Amino acid sequence: MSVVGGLLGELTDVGVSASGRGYDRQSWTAADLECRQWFLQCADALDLDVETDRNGNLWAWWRPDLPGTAFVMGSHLDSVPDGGAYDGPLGVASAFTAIATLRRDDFVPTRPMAVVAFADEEGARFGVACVGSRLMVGALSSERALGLKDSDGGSLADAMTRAGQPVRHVGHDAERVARIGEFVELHIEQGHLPARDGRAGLIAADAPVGVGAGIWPHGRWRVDFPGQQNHAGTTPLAARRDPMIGLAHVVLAVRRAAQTYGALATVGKVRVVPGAVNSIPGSASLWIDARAADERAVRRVLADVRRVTGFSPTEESWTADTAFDPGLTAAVAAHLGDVPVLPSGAGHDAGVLALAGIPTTMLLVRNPTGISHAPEERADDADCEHGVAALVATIRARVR
Ligand code: HGY
Ligand code: MN
Ligand code: MN
Repeated sequence: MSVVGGLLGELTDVGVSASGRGYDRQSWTAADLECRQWFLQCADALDLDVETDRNGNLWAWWRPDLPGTAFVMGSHLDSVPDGGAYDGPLGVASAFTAIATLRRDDFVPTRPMAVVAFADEEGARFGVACVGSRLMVGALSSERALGLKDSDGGSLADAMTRAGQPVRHVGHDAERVARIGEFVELHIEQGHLPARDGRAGLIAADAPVGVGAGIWPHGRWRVDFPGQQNHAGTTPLAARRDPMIGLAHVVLAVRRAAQTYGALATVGKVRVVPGAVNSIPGSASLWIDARAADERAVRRVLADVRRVTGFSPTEESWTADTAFDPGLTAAVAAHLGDVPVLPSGAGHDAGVLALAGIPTTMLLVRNPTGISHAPEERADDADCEHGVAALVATIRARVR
């Protein structure tokens, strides 16, 4: 059963971004809600029991009545602004397609199975990554989550409420976590990081599918720059308090520190108020994303930025160095014929569940260019089919 031509293809026109080439499906926006509707339709077509949990995560259950803990698969549906078509939805569409394939072949599960779409994985709108899964495992307080604001000053609580998602019970869902026996997230490969055998990603390994070893430590920080708003054409340079000078200094310090410590650090989002070409800004803010194979390198980048610029970034999101369950990872790789096992520089809900002690691993589908978080993100249809086949093989080996 084709996943790209089938279920994933059904999202082709949902939430197309302003560029017309990518997708803008930020959490709890109309586009995200359309994707959530698609999830319900996929589940309905497979006669799965659907539920939305207290944190807005979507679940589609196959034989929830069976004894034992569940085999759970899935990913997320929200995107970054102008993101690609595969990051998130490929994992959800592949999970539904795997169930459809198993159903067609008269497979009978021996324990509960579920497809999950975690809410707000990208954190593109409210700033914190993996909100739905972090709330579920208790790694993010409901107070902090509900108070998160988007760039218009709207809160996550308002956005969820407006979307019809009650927020009064948002928070740790220990009972649900206890029901998860293992979680396998299928995801498009992002970048070409070296596999354990040193080959850089699935292209170098000449493999359509790999297994995730873990996730690099990474975090997000914010820096605010105060200024004095004034006229661009009438204020002498000496009389200015221009926040853009400090902002520019931090941007350059971030790149220099990343080079120094072999980290990946990015300033991808800035906010300048009022943002008029002929006004000296009254204030400005920037956000830093920093990652590395080693947490010390990440911490050194931030320490250098503080030392060199005198500005102190405020940490908004942190993901510790994450190793997926070694036994599950090795077993899945073995089921698939010893495919490459490789780390991920990208964060995932799988990382949140792994850090919460849930046996977790990932299936990564080859990305020819490695490009992601951009309209150019793509995976070959044949490789997506290999991904579904790998998920089916994993289920057959793990749920019998
Ligand atoms: O930012 C990340 O690494 C992921 O795509 N959320
Ligand atoms: Mn992403
Ligand atoms: Mn993702």
